[in-house]
Amino acid sequence: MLKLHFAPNSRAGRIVWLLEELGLEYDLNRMDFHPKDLKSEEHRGRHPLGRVPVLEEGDISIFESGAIVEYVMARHGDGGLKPGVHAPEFPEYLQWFHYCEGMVMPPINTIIVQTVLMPPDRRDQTALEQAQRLLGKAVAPVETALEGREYLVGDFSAADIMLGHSLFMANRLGQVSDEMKNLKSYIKRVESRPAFQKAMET
Ligand SMILES: N[C@@H](CCC(=O)N[C@@H](CS)C(=O)NCC(=O)O)C(=O)O
Repeated sequence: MLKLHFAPNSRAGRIVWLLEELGLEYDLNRMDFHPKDLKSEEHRGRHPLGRVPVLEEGDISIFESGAIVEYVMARHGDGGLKPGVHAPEFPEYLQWFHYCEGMVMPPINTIIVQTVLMPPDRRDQTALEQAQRLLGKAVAPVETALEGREYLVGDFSAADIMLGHSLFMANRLGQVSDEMKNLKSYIKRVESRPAFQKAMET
């Protein structure tokens, strides 16, 4: 049985979303998004940095949301949520899948640190504004790519679970402007998926 170590309002939501899209059964260890749970000796035994998500299956334990998504699809996905390796969409699928953690999440991390996690007296306005500018630049090519498309590579895929989740976060942080009409309607489309809603309610 798959076991997901989870905390609300985190990247672990991507894995619930994926598991629900695939209709897989899983156990959930729902922790608080708080050092008492995430930095406990028990959880550091699963993730050296005390972060989520972590997925276990039998003797296997794996962290990094993108790696977990790929693992679940490869072992349990039955070829779904991903174009075949020789399909024309495959290279773009890989690109947007990895653009999430590579380009969009780094400025989001800084924005969260500088607006939520850091005590107010230690926040750095320059770092915050630089991250906001960087995030605006990082989402602009996605706005262009979504022109005339419902999802990133046409049909809904795991690239939407990765990048769609980070765009949802960017929007929630107020960093997707109303001029980005394709992104705004894409994020609404993502939010309307029952599996996404289930992940957000978990
Ligand atoms: N690149 C990692 C990032 C993992 C990560 O930073 N997770 C955050 C939640 S979104 C976390 O556990 N933060 C807790 C902390 O930093 O103490 C992934 O995609 O899994």
